[in-house]
Amino acid sequence: MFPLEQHILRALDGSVRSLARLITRIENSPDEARQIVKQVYHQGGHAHVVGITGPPGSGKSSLVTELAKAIRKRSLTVAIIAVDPTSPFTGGALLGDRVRMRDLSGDKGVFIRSMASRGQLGGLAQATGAVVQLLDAAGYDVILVETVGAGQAEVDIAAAAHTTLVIEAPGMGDDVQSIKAGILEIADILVVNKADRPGVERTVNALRSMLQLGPTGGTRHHGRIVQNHVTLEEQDPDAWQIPVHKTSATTGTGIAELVDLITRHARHLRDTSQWLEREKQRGQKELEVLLFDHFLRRFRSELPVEYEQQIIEAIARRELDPYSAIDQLLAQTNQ
Ligand SMILES: Nc1nc2c(ncn2[C@@H]2O[C@H](COP(=O)(O)OP(=O)(O)OP(=O)(O)O)[C@@H](O)[C@H]2O)c(=O)[nH]1
Ligand SMILES: [Mg+2]
Repeated sequence: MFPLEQHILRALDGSVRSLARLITRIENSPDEARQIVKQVYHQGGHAHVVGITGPPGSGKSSLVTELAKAIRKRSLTVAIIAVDPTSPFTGGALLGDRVRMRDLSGDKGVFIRSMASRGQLGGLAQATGAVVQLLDAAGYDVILVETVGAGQAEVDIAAAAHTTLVIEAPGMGDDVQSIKAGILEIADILVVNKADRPGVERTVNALRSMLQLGPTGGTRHHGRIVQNHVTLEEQDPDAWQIPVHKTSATTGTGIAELVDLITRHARHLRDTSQWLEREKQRGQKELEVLLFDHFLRRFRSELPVEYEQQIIEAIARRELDPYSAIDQLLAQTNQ
Protein backbone atom coordinates (compact mmCIF):
# COMPACT_ATOMS: atom_id res chain seq x y z
CA MET A 1 0.00 0.00 0.00
CA PHE A 2 1.28 3.46 -0.92
CA PRO A 3 1.55 6.00 1.85
CA LEU A 4 -1.04 8.76 1.81
CA GLU A 5 1.34 11.31 0.27
CA GLN A 6 2.02 9.06 -2.71
CA HIS A 7 -1.66 8.65 -3.38
CA ILE A 8 -2.20 12.40 -3.11
CA LEU A 9 0.57 13.13 -5.61
CA ARG A 10 -0.77 10.50 -7.99
CA ALA A 11 -4.36 11.65 -7.63
CA LEU A 12 -3.41 15.26 -8.34
CA ASP A 13 -1.48 13.94 -11.32
CA GLY A 14 -4.60 12.31 -12.74
CA SER A 15 -4.58 8.81 -11.26
CA VAL A 16 -8.19 7.74 -10.87
CA ARG A 17 -7.10 4.70 -8.87
CA SER A 18 -5.36 6.83 -6.27
CA LEU A 19 -8.30 9.21 -6.22
CA ALA A 20 -10.66 6.34 -5.44
CA ARG A 21 -8.34 5.05 -2.72
CA LEU A 22 -8.16 8.47 -1.10
CA ILE A 23 -11.93 8.78 -1.06
CA THR A 24 -12.21 5.44 0.72
CA ARG A 25 -9.72 6.69 3.28
CA ILE A 26 -11.66 9.92 3.71
CA GLU A 27 -14.81 7.87 4.33
CA ASN A 28 -13.13 5.62 6.86
CA SER A 29 -11.02 8.05 8.81
CA PRO A 30 -11.69 11.67 9.76
CA ASP A 31 -7.99 11.97 10.62
CA GLU A 32 -6.90 10.95 7.16
CA ALA A 33 -9.57 13.21 5.69
CA ARG A 34 -7.97 16.07 7.57
CA GLN A 35 -4.49 15.21 6.32
CA ILE A 36 -5.69 14.96 2.75
CA VAL A 37 -7.62 18.25 2.75
CA LYS A 38 -4.69 20.04 4.38
CA GLN A 39 -2.48 18.96 1.52
CA VAL A 40 -4.79 19.58 -1.41
CA TYR A 41 -6.87 22.58 -0.41
CA HIS A 42 -4.62 25.26 -1.89
CA GLN A 43 -4.73 23.51 -5.28
CA GLY A 44 -8.51 23.79 -5.51
CA GLY A 45 -10.94 26.62 -6.06
CA HIS A 46 -11.52 26.11 -9.78
CA ALA A 47 -14.42 23.67 -9.83
CA HIS A 48 -18.06 24.65 -10.16
CA VAL A 49 -19.82 22.64 -7.44
CA VAL A 50 -23.45 21.85 -8.24
CA GLY A 51 -25.76 20.27 -5.65
CA ILE A 52 -28.70 18.21 -6.88
CA THR A 53 -31.39 17.37 -4.36
CA GLY A 54 -35.05 16.45 -4.32
CA PRO A 55 -37.43 13.70 -3.24
CA PRO A 56 -36.68 10.02 -3.80
CA GLY A 57 -37.41 8.86 -7.32
CA SER A 58 -37.71 12.31 -8.85
CA GLY A 59 -35.00 11.34 -11.32
CA LYS A 60 -31.90 12.91 -9.79
CA SER A 61 -29.50 10.15 -10.81
CA SER A 62 -30.95 9.94 -14.31
CA LEU A 63 -30.69 13.69 -14.65
CA VAL A 64 -27.14 13.77 -13.28
CA THR A 65 -26.14 11.18 -15.86
CA GLU A 66 -27.65 13.23 -18.68
CA LEU A 67 -26.14 16.43 -17.32
CA ALA A 68 -22.72 14.81 -17.18
CA LYS A 69 -23.01 13.75 -20.84
CA ALA A 70 -24.08 17.25 -21.87
CA ILE A 71 -21.27 18.85 -19.88
CA ARG A 72 -18.75 16.47 -21.50
CA LYS A 73 -19.94 17.65 -24.91
CA ARG A 74 -18.69 21.08 -23.88
CA SER A 75 -15.24 19.60 -23.26
CA LEU A 76 -15.39 20.01 -19.50
CA THR A 77 -14.55 17.24 -17.06
CA VAL A 78 -17.14 16.06 -14.52
CA ALA A 79 -17.08 14.33 -11.16
CA ILE A 80 -20.28 12.86 -9.73
CA ILE A 81 -20.79 12.10 -6.06
CA ALA A 82 -24.01 10.33 -5.17
CA VAL A 83 -24.57 10.67 -1.43
CA ASP A 84 -26.99 8.23 0.14
CA PRO A 85 -27.59 9.08 3.77
CA THR A 86 -30.29 6.47 4.18
CA SER A 87 -28.03 3.53 3.62
CA PRO A 88 -25.00 2.54 5.68
CA PHE A 89 -23.65 0.66 2.68
CA THR A 90 -22.48 1.71 -0.72
CA GLY A 91 -24.11 -0.43 -3.36
CA GLY A 92 -27.59 -1.82 -2.87
CA ALA A 93 -29.88 1.06 -3.72
CA LEU A 94 -27.17 2.56 -5.82
CA LEU A 95 -26.94 -0.47 -8.05
CA GLY A 96 -29.62 1.00 -10.28
CA ASP A 97 -27.58 4.16 -10.55
CA ARG A 98 -24.57 2.17 -11.69
CA VAL A 99 -26.60 0.67 -14.49
CA ARG A 100 -27.99 4.10 -15.34
CA MET A 101 -24.58 5.70 -15.32
CA ARG A 102 -23.02 2.93 -17.37
CA ASP A 103 -23.17 5.16 -20.43
CA LEU A 104 -20.52 7.27 -18.78
CA SER A 105 -18.08 4.51 -17.96
CA GLY A 106 -14.94 4.41 -20.03
CA ASP A 107 -14.88 8.19 -20.33
CA LYS A 108 -11.74 9.41 -18.57
CA GLY A 109 -13.27 12.85 -18.20
CA VAL A 110 -15.92 11.50 -15.84
CA PHE A 111 -15.39 10.28 -12.30
CA ILE A 112 -18.30 8.65 -10.46
CA ARG A 113 -18.46 7.77 -6.82
CA SER A 114 -21.21 6.93 -4.39
CA MET A 115 -20.89 7.61 -0.70
CA ALA A 116 -22.99 6.17 2.08
CA SER A 117 -23.46 7.10 5.70
CA ARG A 118 -21.06 5.40 8.07
CA GLY A 119 -23.46 6.03 10.91
CA GLN A 120 -21.83 8.91 12.72
CA LEU A 121 -23.70 12.18 12.93
CA GLY A 122 -22.19 14.87 10.76
CA GLY A 123 -19.74 12.30 9.42
CA LEU A 124 -21.22 12.12 5.97
CA ALA A 125 -21.36 15.87 5.48
CA GLN A 126 -17.78 16.13 6.64
CA ALA A 127 -16.59 13.33 4.37
CA THR A 128 -18.51 14.75 1.41
CA GLY A 129 -16.94 18.15 1.97
CA ALA A 130 -13.48 16.62 1.99
CA VAL A 131 -14.18 14.62 -1.16
CA VAL A 132 -15.38 17.75 -2.96
CA GLN A 133 -12.13 19.51 -2.01
CA LEU A 134 -10.12 16.58 -3.29
CA LEU A 135 -11.98 16.37 -6.62
CA ASP A 136 -11.62 20.12 -7.05
CA ALA A 137 -7.88 19.90 -6.47
CA ALA A 138 -7.70 16.93 -8.86
CA GLY A 139 -8.91 19.32 -11.54
CA TYR A 140 -12.51 18.38 -12.31
CA ASP A 141 -14.28 21.35 -13.88
CA VAL A 142 -17.75 20.52 -12.61
CA ILE A 143 -18.61 18.50 -9.49
CA LEU A 144 -22.17 17.20 -9.29
CA VAL A 145 -23.28 16.19 -5.79
CA GLU A 146 -26.55 14.23 -5.65
CA THR A 147 -28.35 13.81 -2.32
CA VAL A 148 -31.86 12.67 -1.46
CA GLY A 149 -33.66 15.68 -0.08
CA ALA A 150 -34.96 13.93 2.98
CA GLY A 151 -33.36 15.54 6.00
CA GLN A 152 -31.38 18.52 7.17
CA ALA A 153 -28.01 16.83 6.63
CA GLU A 154 -28.79 16.24 2.97
CA VAL A 155 -30.00 19.77 2.53
CA ASP A 156 -26.75 20.98 4.09
CA ILE A 157 -24.70 18.84 1.74
CA ALA A 158 -26.55 20.09 -1.31
CA ALA A 159 -26.39 23.66 -0.10
CA ALA A 160 -22.61 23.48 0.24
CA ALA A 161 -22.53 24.11 -3.50
CA HIS A 162 -22.19 27.14 -5.73
CA THR A 163 -25.38 26.22 -7.53
CA THR A 164 -28.19 24.15 -6.04
CA LEU A 165 -30.77 22.36 -8.18
CA VAL A 166 -33.96 21.13 -6.55
CA ILE A 167 -35.61 18.39 -8.59
CA GLU A 168 -39.33 17.72 -8.54
CA ALA A 169 -41.43 15.47 -10.75
CA PRO A 170 -45.13 15.47 -11.65
CA GLY A 171 -47.46 13.12 -9.85
CA MET A 172 -45.42 12.95 -6.67
CA GLY A 173 -48.21 14.45 -4.64
CA ASP A 174 -50.13 16.95 -6.69
CA ASP A 175 -49.53 19.82 -4.35
CA VAL A 176 -45.81 19.17 -4.40
CA GLN A 177 -46.05 18.35 -0.73
CA SER A 178 -43.10 16.06 -1.11
CA ILE A 179 -40.98 19.17 -1.37
CA LYS A 180 -40.57 20.94 1.90
CA ALA A 181 -40.39 24.70 1.99
CA GLY A 182 -36.90 24.49 3.49
CA ILE A 183 -35.68 22.72 0.39
CA LEU A 184 -37.13 25.33 -1.93
CA GLU A 185 -35.28 27.94 0.06
CA ILE A 186 -31.96 26.56 -1.09
CA ALA A 187 -32.85 26.28 -4.80
CA ASP A 188 -31.05 28.38 -7.36
CA ILE A 189 -32.75 26.45 -10.14
CA LEU A 190 -35.97 24.49 -9.78
CA VAL A 191 -36.22 21.54 -12.12
CA VAL A 192 -39.42 19.72 -12.95
CA ASN A 193 -38.13 16.44 -14.34
CA LYS A 194 -40.22 13.75 -16.09
CA ALA A 195 -41.67 16.44 -18.30
CA ASP A 196 -42.70 13.60 -20.62
CA ARG A 197 -45.29 12.63 -18.03
CA PRO A 198 -48.74 14.15 -17.61
CA GLY A 199 -49.25 16.86 -15.02
CA VAL A 200 -46.05 18.78 -15.63
CA GLU A 201 -47.67 22.19 -15.92
CA ARG A 202 -49.55 21.58 -12.72
CA THR A 203 -46.31 20.86 -10.89
CA VAL A 204 -44.65 23.90 -12.43
CA ASN A 205 -47.55 26.07 -11.29
CA ALA A 206 -47.59 24.52 -7.83
CA LEU A 207 -43.89 25.25 -7.46
CA ARG A 208 -44.35 28.81 -8.60
CA SER A 209 -47.12 29.44 -6.13
CA MET A 210 -45.26 27.67 -3.32
CA LEU A 211 -42.40 30.02 -3.90
CA GLN A 212 -44.87 32.88 -4.24
CA LEU A 213 -43.11 33.65 -7.43
CA GLY A 214 -45.98 35.38 -9.14
CA PRO A 215 -46.10 35.85 -12.91
CA THR A 216 -42.78 37.67 -13.14
CA GLY A 217 -40.88 35.02 -11.22
CA GLY A 218 -38.97 35.15 -7.97
CA THR A 219 -35.49 36.29 -7.32
CA ARG A 220 -32.71 35.36 -5.00
CA HIS A 221 -30.78 38.27 -3.67
CA HIS A 222 -27.66 37.53 -1.68
CA GLY A 223 -28.94 34.10 -0.91
CA ARG A 224 -32.48 35.09 0.07
CA ILE A 225 -35.63 34.65 -1.91
CA VAL A 226 -37.40 37.92 -2.56
CA GLN A 227 -40.84 38.24 -3.99
CA ASN A 228 -41.05 40.39 -7.08
CA HIS A 229 -43.18 43.44 -6.74
CA VAL A 230 -41.00 45.74 -8.75
CA THR A 231 -40.83 46.21 -12.47
CA LEU A 232 -37.96 44.73 -14.45
CA GLU A 233 -36.33 48.15 -14.83
CA GLU A 234 -36.34 48.68 -11.09
CA GLN A 235 -34.88 45.32 -10.33
CA ASP A 236 -31.56 44.98 -8.63
CA PRO A 237 -29.12 43.72 -11.27
CA ASP A 238 -27.51 41.55 -8.58
CA ALA A 239 -30.70 39.58 -8.14
CA TRP A 240 -30.95 36.08 -9.64
CA GLN A 241 -34.20 35.00 -11.25
CA ILE A 242 -34.92 31.51 -9.95
CA PRO A 243 -36.01 29.60 -13.03
CA VAL A 244 -38.50 26.75 -12.96
CA HIS A 245 -37.17 24.54 -15.73
CA LYS A 246 -38.68 21.43 -17.33
CA THR A 247 -36.56 18.42 -18.27
CA SER A 248 -36.93 14.82 -19.24
CA ALA A 249 -33.96 12.64 -18.45
CA THR A 250 -35.60 9.94 -20.57
CA THR A 251 -36.07 11.90 -23.79
CA GLY A 252 -33.31 14.45 -23.24
CA THR A 253 -35.69 17.40 -23.44
CA GLY A 254 -34.38 20.48 -21.66
CA ILE A 255 -31.02 18.99 -20.66
CA ALA A 256 -28.80 21.25 -22.77
CA GLU A 257 -30.83 24.25 -21.61
CA LEU A 258 -30.34 23.13 -17.99
CA VAL A 259 -26.57 23.11 -18.52
CA ASP A 260 -26.96 26.63 -19.96
CA LEU A 261 -28.83 27.70 -16.82
CA ILE A 262 -26.18 26.17 -14.54
CA THR A 263 -23.45 27.96 -16.50
CA ARG A 264 -25.42 31.19 -16.45
CA HIS A 265 -25.82 30.94 -12.67
CA ALA A 266 -22.06 30.53 -12.23
CA ARG A 267 -21.47 33.54 -14.47
CA HIS A 268 -24.05 35.53 -12.55
CA LEU A 269 -22.33 34.72 -9.25
CA ARG A 270 -18.99 35.81 -10.67
CA ASP A 271 -20.33 38.97 -12.33
CA THR A 272 -22.01 40.15 -9.13
CA SER A 273 -19.18 39.14 -6.79
CA GLN A 274 -21.58 36.71 -5.15
CA TRP A 275 -19.20 33.87 -6.00
CA LEU A 276 -17.00 34.96 -3.12
CA GLU A 277 -20.08 35.22 -0.95
CA ARG A 278 -20.96 31.61 -1.78
CA GLU A 279 -17.39 30.58 -1.05
CA LYS A 280 -17.74 32.23 2.34
CA GLN A 281 -21.02 30.42 2.95
CA ARG A 282 -19.37 27.14 1.97
CA GLY A 283 -16.44 27.90 4.24
CA GLN A 284 -18.76 28.74 7.10
CA LYS A 285 -20.72 25.50 6.69
CA GLU A 286 -17.54 23.49 6.47
CA LEU A 287 -16.18 25.15 9.60
CA GLU A 288 -19.39 24.49 11.49
CA VAL A 289 -19.34 20.83 10.57
CA LEU A 290 -15.69 20.50 11.57
CA LEU A 291 -16.10 22.45 14.78
CA PHE A 292 -19.10 20.38 15.78
CA ASP A 293 -17.18 17.19 15.16
CA HIS A 294 -14.05 18.47 16.86
CA PHE A 295 -15.74 19.57 20.03
CA LEU A 296 -17.90 16.51 20.28
CA ARG A 297 -14.87 14.28 19.94
CA ARG A 298 -12.79 16.36 22.34
CA PHE A 299 -15.62 16.45 24.81
CA ARG A 300 -16.05 12.71 24.69
CA SER A 301 -12.34 12.01 24.95
CA GLU A 302 -12.26 14.01 28.18
CA LEU A 303 -15.24 12.30 29.76
CA PRO A 304 -15.62 8.76 30.97
CA VAL A 305 -18.20 7.04 28.78
CA GLU A 306 -20.18 6.04 31.89
CA TYR A 307 -20.47 9.66 32.95
CA GLU A 308 -22.22 10.69 29.73
CA GLN A 309 -24.49 7.66 30.09
CA GLN A 310 -25.35 8.62 33.67
CA ILE A 311 -26.25 12.12 32.54
CA ILE A 312 -28.41 10.81 29.71
CA GLU A 313 -30.24 8.51 32.12
CA ALA A 314 -30.76 11.35 34.59
CA ILE A 315 -32.29 13.42 31.78
CA ALA A 316 -34.54 10.52 30.80
CA ARG A 317 -35.68 10.10 34.44
CA ARG A 318 -36.36 13.85 34.63
CA GLU A 319 -33.90 14.19 37.49
CA LEU A 320 -31.88 16.59 35.39
CA ASP A 321 -32.87 19.01 32.67
CA PRO A 322 -30.70 19.12 29.52
CA TYR A 323 -29.45 22.66 30.17
CA SER A 324 -28.22 21.86 33.66
CA ALA A 325 -26.70 18.72 32.19
CA ILE A 326 -24.65 20.86 29.81
CA ASP A 327 -23.50 23.01 32.77
CA GLN A 328 -22.38 19.88 34.59
CA LEU A 329 -20.62 18.46 31.55
CA LEU A 330 -18.81 21.72 30.86
CA ALA A 331 -17.73 21.94 34.51
CA GLN A 332 -16.32 18.42 34.25
CA THR A 333 -14.25 19.18 31.17
CA ASN A 334 -13.12 22.68 32.16
CA GLN A 335 -14.33 24.18 28.90
N1 LIG B 1 -40.71 9.08 -17.58
C1 LIG B 1 -39.59 9.46 -17.01
N2 LIG B 1 -39.00 8.68 -16.08
C2 LIG B 1 -37.84 9.11 -15.53
C3 LIG B 1 -37.25 10.34 -15.88
N3 LIG B 1 -36.13 10.50 -15.13
C4 LIG B 1 -36.03 9.40 -14.35
N4 LIG B 1 -37.06 8.54 -14.60
C5 LIG B 1 -37.31 7.25 -13.95
O1 LIG B 1 -37.64 7.47 -12.60
C6 LIG B 1 -37.10 6.45 -11.77
C7 LIG B 1 -36.22 7.06 -10.68
O2 LIG B 1 -35.09 7.67 -11.29
P1 LIG B 1 -33.75 7.97 -10.50
O3 LIG B 1 -32.87 8.71 -11.44
O4 LIG B 1 -33.22 6.75 -9.86
O5 LIG B 1 -34.30 8.93 -9.37
P2 LIG B 1 -33.53 9.47 -8.08
O6 LIG B 1 -34.15 10.78 -7.76
O7 LIG B 1 -32.07 9.45 -8.30
O8 LIG B 1 -33.93 8.38 -7.01
P3 LIG B 1 -33.26 8.17 -5.57
O9 LIG B 1 -31.78 8.32 -5.72
O10 LIG B 1 -33.68 6.80 -5.18
O11 LIG B 1 -33.85 9.23 -4.68
C8 LIG B 1 -36.35 5.52 -12.69
O12 LIG B 1 -37.16 4.44 -13.01
C9 LIG B 1 -36.07 6.37 -13.92
O13 LIG B 1 -35.94 5.62 -15.08
C10 LIG B 1 -37.89 11.16 -16.86
O14 LIG B 1 -37.46 12.25 -17.22
N5 LIG B 1 -39.05 10.66 -17.38
MG1 LIG C 1 -30.48 8.58 -7.13
